[in-house]
Amino acid sequence: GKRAFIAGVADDNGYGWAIAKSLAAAGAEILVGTWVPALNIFESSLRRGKFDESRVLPDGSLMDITKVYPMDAVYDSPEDVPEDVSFLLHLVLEEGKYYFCCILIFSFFQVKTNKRYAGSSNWTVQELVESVKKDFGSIDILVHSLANGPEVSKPLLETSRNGYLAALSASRGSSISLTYIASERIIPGYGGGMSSAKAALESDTRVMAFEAGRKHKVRVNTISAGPLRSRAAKAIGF
Ligand code: ZID
Repeated sequence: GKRAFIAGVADDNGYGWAIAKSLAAAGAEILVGTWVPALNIFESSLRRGKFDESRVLPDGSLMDITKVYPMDAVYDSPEDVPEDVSFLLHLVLEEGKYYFCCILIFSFFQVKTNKRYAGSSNWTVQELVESVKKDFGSIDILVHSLANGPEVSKPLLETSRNGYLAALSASRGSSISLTYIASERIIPGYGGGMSSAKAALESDTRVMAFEAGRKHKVRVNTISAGPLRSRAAKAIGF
């Protein structure tokens, strides 16, 4: 059978979950990547059987998720995180020795107590790739079903640089991903740079299909999704 990694599953309402089910029904082994801040609640809900009803496959069996990996798609490697620490280092250089001790203690405290990320490790993209390689050797199918547009409800005209870059950083991808027609047509309400992120995703899909196709015989596609009332879509208010 094939082994599939689906990035962007944190509940049973989104495209990632539905795609995982279809692949499981077709006989694939399922691995998922879950955004670190959502990991605990997803894993405990899974354990407590909260998703059992929606795990039922057409043959009556339950979809089995072999492993849930914590991930954050906006960080490539540990050097990229956490940014507040490099900001604090900058303060050290600016303000001199006096603050050095306080800042060291403070930054240690802050990293240790960042509740959303504490308790998980190896969740940057590069580390995740290494973990999957170590656990399973290889995968056959990669699904990118994640997006994060913090300012999606704001028109592009009013979107901040940070909001725009955040949307682009988390919402591009490869292999099989999900896009939206707002990349080429004006859809009022799809703001915050998400229309730009989807245009970049479609362009990257074409280039990646050419490059990865020639180099590794990997097919790269994106599917323009219809409306689904997922957690992400609720933020848009469609
Ligand atoms: P979802 O909330 O189930 O999935 C998004 C996932 O991304 C969540 O699990 C998040 O935890 C995760 N995530 C966010 N940031 C990060 C990060 N930094 N690292 C790792 N994970 C992260 O929502 P979904 O199923 O709607 O989204 C899946 C994909 O489908 C996304 O690429 C969407 O942009 C795309 N999509 C969804 C819809 C829709 O209706 N749900 C549409 C088009 C594309 C759409 O908006 N008419 C009106 C609207 C639409 C289509 C037609």
